[in-house]
Amino acid sequence: MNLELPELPFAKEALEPHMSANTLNIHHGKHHNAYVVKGNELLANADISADSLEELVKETAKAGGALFNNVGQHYNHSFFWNSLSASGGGAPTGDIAAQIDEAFGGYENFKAEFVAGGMGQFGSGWVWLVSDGGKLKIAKSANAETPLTDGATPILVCDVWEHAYYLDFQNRRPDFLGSFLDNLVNWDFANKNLANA
Ligand code: MN3
Repeated sequence: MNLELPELPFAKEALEPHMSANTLNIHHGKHHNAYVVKGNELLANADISADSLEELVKETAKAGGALFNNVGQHYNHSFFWNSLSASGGGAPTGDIAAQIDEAFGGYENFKAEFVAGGMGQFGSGWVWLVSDGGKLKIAKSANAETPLTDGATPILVCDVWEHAYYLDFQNRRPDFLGSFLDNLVNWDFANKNLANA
């Protein structure tokens, strides 16, 4: 199985001013692309077969190391691009809205927990909304790790590596996380993942 850099599901300028084309050029074109190139180099010499990217993530996680780091980062970034939308942000709609109310006691509580999760991830990593045992939860992961390998179903993710926000927000990670929820989060993608959870 070969990794392939996906096209962004929006124009590079479409998320401005919340996420700049410059950030996307570097984040997608350089960082994500580097994980794809390195991952394919390592996969060429690995004896691993998988029918889907999700299965490949789980298989490479067993051995860990550079192969998992590159495959995991490819999965996480691909999921992140789909978690963004030019017409996104704000309170959720559809089934996810009811489940967020049930799990967190309202959208404002969810928002506070999601931002706190992203702030609580020391160093590089990710903050997720996952479905685990039929219930929505906030999860965080370090480096290339993903809740997929813990048996949870990812619903949404925000990248909290500094390369995700430094050009637009410098050191202000909480502002980036707030802006992700207020302006960019793709609830249609969340509802689609929830339906398959
Ligand atoms: Mn990143």
